[in-house]
Amino acid sequence: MTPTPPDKQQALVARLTDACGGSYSPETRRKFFISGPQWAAAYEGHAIFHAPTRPPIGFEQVIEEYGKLGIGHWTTHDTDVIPSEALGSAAQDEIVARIKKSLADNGVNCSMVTTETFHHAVFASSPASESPEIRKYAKWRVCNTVDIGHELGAEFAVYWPGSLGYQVQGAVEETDTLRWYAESLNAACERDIEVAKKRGRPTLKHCMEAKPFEPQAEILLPTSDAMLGFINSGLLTHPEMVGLNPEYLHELMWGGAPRAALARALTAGKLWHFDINDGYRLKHDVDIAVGLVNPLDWLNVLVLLRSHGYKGPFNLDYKPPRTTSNFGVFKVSFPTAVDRFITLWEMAGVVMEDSIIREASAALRAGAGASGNDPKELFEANKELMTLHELIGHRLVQILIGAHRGRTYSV
Ligand code: GLT
Ligand code: MN
Ligand code: MN
Repeated sequence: MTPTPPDKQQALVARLTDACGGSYSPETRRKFFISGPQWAAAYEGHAIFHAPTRPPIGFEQVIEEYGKLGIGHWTTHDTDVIPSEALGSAAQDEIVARIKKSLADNGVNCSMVTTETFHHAVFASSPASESPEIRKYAKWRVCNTVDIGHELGAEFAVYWPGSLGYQVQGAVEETDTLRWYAESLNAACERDIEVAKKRGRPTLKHCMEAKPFEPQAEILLPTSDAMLGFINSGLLTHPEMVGLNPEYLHELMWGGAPRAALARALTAGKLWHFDINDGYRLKHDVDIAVGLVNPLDWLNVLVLLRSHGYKGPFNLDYKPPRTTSNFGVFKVSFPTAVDRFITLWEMAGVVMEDSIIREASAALRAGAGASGNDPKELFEANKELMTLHELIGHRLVQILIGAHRGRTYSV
């Protein structure tokens, strides 16, 4: 192939993307409760060892592009859009008014707000620092986000506790830290009750998000399960207002099975919000777009969620790769992520209707009709039925790769 000069590269990317075909219309995409984070689209490709590869973009552009793509919901941290120094000031009101206009102009709604209590130096020792004035500031920040959320019409607030943990052992007293962290959630819930009442709106759903490491070596609430324990610990004044925002990759990072973590959240009635992405087990928070690493597992996750009536929010919390340009972020990265998600969602429907899987599952559940308490006899009675486990696995892969529709074999 001949070299492609810079002025021809976007056209090539666009032509090959369109040639992939099969993209859904913005109207179809809007039927799903899919949200696009401000921070995902505006991510410049930087990290500890990485310089940015993309220039900054603001909320006007992100919201406009989401609107065009059919991503109908937008999510943000307070400081993604409001500089720390401007929080709580008239400048905040002015920015929030501009956000409202952008959302209205592009037919996008703000579904979730979250407080950045991890990036700024003030949170080096977490929002539950020993220092009472830092904790007071953290409480003020989460309450301010509740105000912003109500003003923007959000339904959800998310909390990722960042540095709630330690690098150096013994410096942090875990029970105090957890109690102090609970105090900031309690402050947010109490503020929410007050503001919701004043505005005649429902209170927000406050959702905790766990990540097992990064930025700290030891994290006090490393998993969704730890957070379920925390919600029920007695430290929260309004546990009924607090649920979970599991992230697919964050469960893989500790070696867990995301589907099992989601099942535990569902059983507890706390699966309220879900950050969707992909990545590798026991590695960093690489935030790869949904379905690029573990499509079979994703198919199974969506079968679970569909069977339990969970319909979203699905928050696209991934990072377009450093190799993707700002043009590529909206031409390739977001539309392909959304469309893979919708395809997997549709495939989950196919799995649920598949006559082979249905019959096999029903047969497994009906058992062999044996009786008695002799384990050998019970095993013998069910032995041939249990082969269906592997057949179900095979059928799922067939559906994933389209082979269930039949294929031509060359020999
Ligand atoms: C941070 C984290 C994400 C969370 C964000 C919500 S912050 O980027 O890695 O997974 O969802 O605050
Ligand atoms: Mn996340
Ligand atoms: Mn992540």
